[in-house]
Amino acid sequence: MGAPLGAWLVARARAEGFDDAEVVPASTQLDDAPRLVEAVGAGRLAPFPWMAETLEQRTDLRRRLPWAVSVLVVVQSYFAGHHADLLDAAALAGKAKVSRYAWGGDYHGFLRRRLRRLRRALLDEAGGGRCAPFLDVDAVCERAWAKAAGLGFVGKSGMLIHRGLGTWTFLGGLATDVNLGPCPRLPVADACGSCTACLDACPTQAITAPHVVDARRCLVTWNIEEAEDARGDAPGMTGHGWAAGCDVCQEVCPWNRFAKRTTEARLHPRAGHVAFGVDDAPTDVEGTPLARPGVEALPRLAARALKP
Ligand code: B12
Repeated sequence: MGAPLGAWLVARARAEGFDDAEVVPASTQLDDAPRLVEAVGAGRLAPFPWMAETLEQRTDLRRRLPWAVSVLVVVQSYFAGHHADLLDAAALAGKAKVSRYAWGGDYHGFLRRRLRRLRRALLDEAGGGRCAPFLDVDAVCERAWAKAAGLGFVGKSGMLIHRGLGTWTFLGGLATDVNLGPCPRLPVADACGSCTACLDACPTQAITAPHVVDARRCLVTWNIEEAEDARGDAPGMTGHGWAAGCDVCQEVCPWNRFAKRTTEARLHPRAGHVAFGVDDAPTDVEGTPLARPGVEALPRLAARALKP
C-alpha cells in the first residue's frame, strides 16, 4: 500500500465520478451539533418527526456506528444550467418551475451504488473491516460532516458552499472502522460576508436569520416532502411559481456564479421535468425525484404555484 489509505480512497471516490471528497476522523466533535438540537427544540423541523426521533444519532455519528474510526464525505454537483437556458420565455410562460435537483434521474440509487463500490474497494484494500454508506436518508448530519472535512462552509442559506462547485451539490459518504488518517484540509472560512441575498429573496421568508432555515416555511417541505399537506396552500405559501422544490436561495447566491455544469448524464434534465403547467404535468416520473410528491400531486402543485 503506497499512499495513505485516506488519499487513496479520495482518489478512488473521484474516479467513481464524485466531484470532490475528503476524509475526517469519526471522533471529530461537530461544533454544529448544538445547532441541530436547537432547531429541533424550537420546532423548526416539526414537519419531520423523524428528525427529533433520530436526533441523538444525528448529533453523534458514533451513537449509531460505535465502531466508526473514519468518515469519507463525498460531494456530487447536480448543476445543469438555468431554467431560461433550457426553455425560452414563451415556453416558460404559464408554467411552474421544478428545482434543479429534480430535473433528471433520482440521485439516491446511482450515488448509493457508487458508495457501495467504494465500500467494497476500501475493504479489499484494507483486508477487511466495517463500512456503512450514508446518503440523505440516513441519520447523519451531512452538511456538518462536509464542513468538518474541509469541503466547504455553511452559508447563510444553510447550504454547504463549496468554493469551486457552489451550492448545487448532493452530499453523502462512508463511515468505516478502517483508519483513513487525519483530515488533510484546513477548515474553509465562512465567506458570506455582509451578503444577505438568500434571506432577502426567499419567497416565504423561511430563512429567518443567517444560517437558520425554518422548514415549516420552506416551500420544499410542502411541495416535495409533504406534498399532500394542505398547509402548502396556506396564505403566503402559494403563487411563487415553484411546483416542486425551490431554488431561490441558491439562484441568488454569488458563489454560484461560477458553477460548472455537471458531466453526470443521469442528472441532465428530462423533457417536461424543468417546468410544467396544470395540464402538462409529467406522468413519467418513475426513477426521478418527482416520484416523491407523486404523479397525482403534480397538477395540484402546479396550480398552487401558479395561483394568482
Ligand atoms: C430535513 C432536510 C431538509 C428540510 C429542512 C432543511 C434545513 N435547512 O434544515 C427541507 C425539506 C426544507 C430541505 C430542503 C432542501 N434540501 Co434538504 N435535507 C434535509 C436533511 C434530510 C436533514 C437536514 C438537517 O439535518 N436539518 C437540520 C439543520 C439544523 O441542519 P443542517 O441544515 O444540516 O445544518 C447544519 C449545518 O448547516 C450547521 N449550521 C446550522 N446553522 C449554522 C450556523 C453557523 C454560523 C454555522 C457555521 C453552521 C450552521 O449546523 C447544522 C447542524 O449540524 C439533509 C440530509 C442529511 N442527512 O443531512 C438534506 C440536505 C441538507 N438537503 C439538501 C438539499 C439539496 C435541499 C434543497 C436544496 C432541495 C431543493 N432545492 O428543493 C433544499 C434547501 C433548503 C435550504 N436552504 O436548506 C442537501 C444539501 C446539500 C448542500 N450542498 O448543502 C442535503 C445534504 C441532502 C443531500 N444528501 O444532498 N431539506
